[in-house]
Amino acid sequence: MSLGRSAGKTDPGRKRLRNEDAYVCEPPLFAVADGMGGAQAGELASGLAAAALREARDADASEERVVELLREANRRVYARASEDAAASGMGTTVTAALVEGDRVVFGHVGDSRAYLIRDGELSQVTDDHSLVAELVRSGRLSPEEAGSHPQRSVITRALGTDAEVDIDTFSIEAKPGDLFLLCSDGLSSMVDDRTILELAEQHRDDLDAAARAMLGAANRGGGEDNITVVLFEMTADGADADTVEAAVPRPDAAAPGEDDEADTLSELDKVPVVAAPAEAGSEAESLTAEAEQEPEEETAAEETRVVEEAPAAEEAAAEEAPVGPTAGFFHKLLALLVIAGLSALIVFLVLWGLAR
Ligand SMILES: [Mn+2]
Repeated sequence: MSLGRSAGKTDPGRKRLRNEDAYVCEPPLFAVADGMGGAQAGELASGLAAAALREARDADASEERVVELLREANRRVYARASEDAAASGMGTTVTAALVEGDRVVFGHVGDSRAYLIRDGELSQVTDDHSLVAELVRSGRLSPEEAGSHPQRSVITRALGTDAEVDIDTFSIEAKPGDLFLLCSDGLSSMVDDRTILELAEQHRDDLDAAARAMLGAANRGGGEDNITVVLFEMTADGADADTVEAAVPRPDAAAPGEDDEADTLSELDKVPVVAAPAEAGSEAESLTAEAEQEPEEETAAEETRVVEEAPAAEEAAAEEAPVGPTAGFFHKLLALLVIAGLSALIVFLVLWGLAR
């Protein structure tokens, strides 16, 4: 058995002005990185991590080697973040796969995902290092609640935010016909598993088309985040392999993402990339904020940030505790006291008038 065809694509989505995702599609190495940080630091972090991985793609596929690769990427992002004030605190997710023979070795940090599509079924093979995933794992949140949780972008582990990083690593024994998908949360938070599977099967003979269809579906679902998809298949020996790779220009380059969407989106889908100002919505505001180079003003809930793993769950639980009712109670009490005071004054004045 050997590595068959592969394809990689990225798109800024409909709401973000920049694309902070990066990917590697250089067989036998594949990776997706979703950066975070103010100004252009998110792009820098994911770009540095992807570059570090690319340099070492002739590596042998062992879990130790993949951990070493990710540690080296971590060192580079962290070093840059430490020496450059504008990049301080930046970080990135990384989900990487290295193939050798019929072994696929994974290294993973953050909430990007790897899926395996085998025998008509899709299964997520990575655990999300995110706040909501931890709450789901500990039974404090249902998977349904997690999908719409306001803090679903909060990740508990990232590459580059600390000198050391805790990396998940594991291997999968591949079978002919296996299709692997690496993606950023811009796909998994916009498109459900069933649809991802349908698109993969519908375009099984053309991975480039499958990747394009997935970007299209994420954009139709709202395109709230940058979307990145990398696909690779395992084939019986003797099948031909070719790589289709298309880097969509970053949004500051000409015609962002147009060619990618043109043939997957219908007329109905041609919603403007920059939405009209929404009433209560903050996406439009966040776009303005980004345009003014003040990314810290972007909606906190939507922007990916990283928190410490253990206190994170406590923090979320604390933030869920209602604070509103207490404040409301004091307002009502104050109003009652004022009314009581005025009533007493009126009674007193009436009695005083009668007494005269
Ligand atoms: Mn993302």
